Amino acid sequence: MKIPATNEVSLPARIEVERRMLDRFMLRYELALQEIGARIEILRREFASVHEYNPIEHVSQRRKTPESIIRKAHRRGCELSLDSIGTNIRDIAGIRVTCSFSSDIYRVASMLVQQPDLEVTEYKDYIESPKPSGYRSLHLIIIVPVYLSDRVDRVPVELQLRTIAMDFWASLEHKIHYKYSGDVPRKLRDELLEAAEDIDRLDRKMERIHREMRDVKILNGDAEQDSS
Ligand code: 0O2
Repeated sequence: MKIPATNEVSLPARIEVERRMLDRFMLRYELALQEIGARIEILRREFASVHEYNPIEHVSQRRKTPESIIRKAHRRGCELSLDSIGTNIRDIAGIRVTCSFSSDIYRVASMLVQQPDLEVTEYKDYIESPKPSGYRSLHLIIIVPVYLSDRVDRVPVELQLRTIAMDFWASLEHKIHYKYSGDVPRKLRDELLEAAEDIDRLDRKMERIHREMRDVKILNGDAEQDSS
């Protein structure tokens, strides 16, 4: 859409045009979230029905606010145009899937990655290699096709997958980070790192118990229902 030159239209009319352009820009991310959300829901329901087991505990999604997009664009030194933002900021749309066990994270990710019309452009495994803060999650940037009236728009969505325990840690750490405007005291940072390691141990223990239960089920002849 062409923006009329400043001398051709009044300021309110120009603001209105820009507002519509922003709405249209943001709409593609909302539609991409709807699309990927529907695919995750299909996987969740089908998996639960076939395997009598639900690997997905919770799904949430968010679009970055225009303020947060502008902050990130500034941080990245990215030009403040919709084209440049669309190219350089890949996590305007984000969907978070919380799973019961670490193995479920990789299972859900692989079920999505195998869908032929989804393209994975980034794969960051912060479970294998946690961030220095202790943060653990699997992050994927997935290009989602959005079928519009006259074209297919290919929209990036950041998919974050984590366990309930990782999510518990990340939400507390996020609050603390926000409260201290990023300048978290050393003692608290050390405690958070320690808690992240405790959580990792807990996740591994829960995974082991889960496997033992599965083995007991197989011994009891329930293997047909539960291949988890
Ligand atoms: P929000 O509110 O979740 O949207 P950058 O986004 O520039 O920091 P990059 O490389 O684009 O870096 O993305 P990265 O680091 O792979 O993932 C960024 C997102 O992961 C963050 O989004 C958080 O959601 C989450 N994340 C990453 N590191 C941490 C961490 O140490 N603690 C917590 N609690 N979350 C983390 P946003 O946009 O920062 O926030």
